[in-house]
Order: sequence, then C-alpha cells, then structure tokens
Amino acid sequence: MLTLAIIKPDAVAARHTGKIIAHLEAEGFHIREAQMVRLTEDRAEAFYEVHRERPFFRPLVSFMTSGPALALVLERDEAVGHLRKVIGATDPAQAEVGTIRRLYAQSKERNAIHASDSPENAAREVAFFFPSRGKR
Ligand code: FUP
Repeated sequence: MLTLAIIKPDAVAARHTGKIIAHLEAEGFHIREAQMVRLTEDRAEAFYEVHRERPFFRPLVSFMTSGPALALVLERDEAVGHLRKVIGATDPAQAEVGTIRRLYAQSKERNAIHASDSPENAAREVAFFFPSRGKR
C-alpha cells in the first residue's frame, strides 16, 4: 500500500530531512518517489481545499509556500495507518514521545511533516504530486 508524506518547509529549513527519512526507513517504509517541491499559492490551496473555511487556512497556505518541501511516496503494509502513528498528533505537544512531530515539529502550525489520513486521500495526494502514478 502507498501513502504520501511531505517533509514541510520548517523541517527542510532546519535540515531535519535526512533524519526524518532515516526514521521512515527504520519504520519499514520504502521510498518509491521523492521530489523537492516549492508549492505555489494555488497548489497549496488546492492541496488543503478541505480546510478552506478553517481559520488556520491562510496561515497554513502561507507556511506551506514559504520554502521548499519534500514530497514522498512511501510503501509499506498498512502504510496509511502506520505513517499516521509514526508522525504523531498534529500538535507536537500532544504527540507521543518518539514520534516525528514530537522530535522535530516546532508547533501545531509548523509541524514538520504531512501524512495522508485515509486510503482515499492517499490516492488523491499521491496523484497530486506524482500524476504519472495515476489515481489508483
Ligand atoms: P494533520 O492531518 O495531523 O496534518 O492535521 P489536519 O488535517 O487537522 O490539519 C492540517 C494542517 O493544518 C496541520 F498539519 C497544520 C494545520 N493546522 C493548523 O495550523 N492549526 C490547527 O489548529 C489545525 C491544523
């Protein structure tokens, strides 16, 4: 099963990319695609469309367009659920010890990594960054 991760601009800027990739590989994920991306405002808005009406939408788009990020397609059994466990809660203060967000995130807004939250969203998000892989 595939899922999508994004190492976000805060973690790339802090040079945590290598440690986060090592953490993902140690958790059994295979990296199937990887691309440094600089999201435009339109692309970031489209990616987070589901959050458009939330108060944090504009700051989220601003943060996600603030610098380069690394889009990854990861493969493992139970990839979606396992990656969610490995990244931890949205707010690093709530995330379990040893999770990527607890280790590397600065705040709920600048939280180091994105992971698809359902198999349906994983298919959409993989196709969003890597259209040649198709939607399924
Ligand atoms: P998650 O799936 O854990 O990334 O969390 P959500 O889908 O709820 O939120 C997506 C992103 O919006 C988060 F990664 C960071 C941002 N966000 C905020 O900035 N403030 C909030 O209160 C909630 C989310």
